[in-house]
Amino acid sequence: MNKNEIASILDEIAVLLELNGENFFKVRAYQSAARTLQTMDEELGVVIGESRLKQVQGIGDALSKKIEILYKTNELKYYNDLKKLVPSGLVEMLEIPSLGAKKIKILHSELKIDNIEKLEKACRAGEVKVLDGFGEKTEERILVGIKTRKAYKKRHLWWRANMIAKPIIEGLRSLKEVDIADCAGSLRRGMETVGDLDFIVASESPIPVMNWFTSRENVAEVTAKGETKSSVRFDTGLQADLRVVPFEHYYFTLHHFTGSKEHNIKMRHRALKLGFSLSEWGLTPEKSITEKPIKEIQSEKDLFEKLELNYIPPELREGRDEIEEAGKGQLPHLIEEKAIRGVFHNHTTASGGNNTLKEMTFAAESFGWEYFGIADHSKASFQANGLNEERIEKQIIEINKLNNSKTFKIHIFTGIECDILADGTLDLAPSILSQLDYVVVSVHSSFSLSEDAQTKRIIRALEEPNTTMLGHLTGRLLLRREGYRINEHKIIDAAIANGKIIELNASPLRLDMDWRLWKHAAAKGLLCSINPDAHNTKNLDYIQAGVLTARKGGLTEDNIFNTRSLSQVKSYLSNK
Ligand code: DGT
Ligand code: CA
Ligand code: CA
Ligand code: ZN
Repeated sequence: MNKNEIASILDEIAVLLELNGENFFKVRAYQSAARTLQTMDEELGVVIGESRLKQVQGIGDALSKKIEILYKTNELKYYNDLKKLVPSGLVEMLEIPSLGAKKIKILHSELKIDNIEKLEKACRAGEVKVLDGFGEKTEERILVGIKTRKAYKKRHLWWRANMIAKPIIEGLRSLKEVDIADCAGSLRRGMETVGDLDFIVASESPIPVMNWFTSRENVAEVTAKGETKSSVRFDTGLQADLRVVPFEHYYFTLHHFTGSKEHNIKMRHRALKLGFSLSEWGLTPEKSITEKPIKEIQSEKDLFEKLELNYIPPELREGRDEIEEAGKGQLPHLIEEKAIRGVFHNHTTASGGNNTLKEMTFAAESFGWEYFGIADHSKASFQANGLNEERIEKQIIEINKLNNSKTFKIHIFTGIECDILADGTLDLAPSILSQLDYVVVSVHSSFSLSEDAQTKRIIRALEEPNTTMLGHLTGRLLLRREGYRINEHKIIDAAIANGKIIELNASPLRLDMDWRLWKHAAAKGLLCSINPDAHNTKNLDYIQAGVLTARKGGLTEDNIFNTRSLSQVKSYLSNK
């Protein structure tokens, strides 16, 4: 790490210390060390090399050690531990201009506010202005700050963006002026996060369509309004463009704004090679002026056909190798949600979930699945009240009873999400794991191991005979937390070599393992399980995001474990 990077970590430590109620002098020591680093003329490496860092004015013994560690290893246990200690919502509150650590601490201790949502509620209820040192003006400024922050928050989870987009598409389609409407852009391509929404409409009378769009209840601001394009910002900060075009342009425009940019560039090249110019308006012959432009097409499929390509589903349009494959008729036949016959990795009230085993199973049955796997946490995940041996045995008995009594039509599999301990051994002994139908192994601790150690740790867990599949490969939380450092390729190879499955965790916050890795991994023989990681009955819907991400990864039904029938799964699990 260089001087500035280290300085910004020291500043962050100061903030965390302050939020954690540490004394003023300690906080200031970190701040002044950060300033010293930033203004230091000498090379940090030289100063460290000559062991002179602790002599620098403003950097003492303890701090110089921490700086050296950061310089050499790029990480610091003290910092990582501190981050875990302070609720992330408090740190997020610092992004509101009128709030510093001191005020946030008061809000936390007086009103138990630990995230921005609670803060907004408290301000609206007038609970903040009465606190010492706050007042009416401050409360107002906080509310404005929250609003602006929402507006400029850059990206949004696909799931949330889709929740906003869906009723708009339906609404647009129901307008009598609208011939046809869809959402384009990254949402349609099924990207894990979305920058903004792009709606495309075919209509001969754009004005009422624009009026409808800009007057939705959740529109916070109309940033542009015209006959061909309008833009709005919703109250969550998500922005959206709506483009209205005549029908003859519609599929060209839809294709163009679906993108991606890389896909579009390659498509334009292909068009040129075939003697056409492709744009958002249509396809025009390049050479002969006597030929009429091709305008009227009835679908995107027609557009691809004009370029001698098979239809490319939006999820694949990333400019990777989809155009070459479509030209050779070699596109994969992507998995569809109806091919899913059950799910593994679901939690119950036994370990941090909100619904009981029976409630979860009842909900799973309504999906029409043949089987349903329960995988509560294991004992090392004590924050989640993970199961010990005794509770696992009880749960097995409970599930066997439900299966035997045919309380449900769906078959319940007994599983566990077993913690991978820091050394790569499993949290539970083989004697108990072998009593379960399957075992998901996951990392929930020691996130800051080196890439090499973390990789070895996970591979060791994959080599355990009782392991069935690996949960959330990187542990990333989209837009919130980077994953732990690992060598994905080595882990994929180890999973294949040991005959283990890797899950595609379908939680919209995870979508882990990343779609970019699947195609190659599956070609090498990796089997995928799409797992909702449901903590309540509603979360089972996440299977939709999981299937979309699997499609984006180019996966087919054959690549997915949970498209297999109950009897196939039973025999797979009993042969392991
Ligand atoms: P986002 O909104 O950041 O999640 O990503 P997109 O893909 O939705 O990007 P956006 O909204 O900027 O534009 C939508 C599509 O429009 C994009 O995927 C491809 C097309 N497009 C936008 N700008 C360009 C460009 O400069 N060149 C080309 N070829 N296509 C573009
Ligand atoms: Ca977009
Ligand atoms: Ca856009
Ligand atoms: Zn987990």
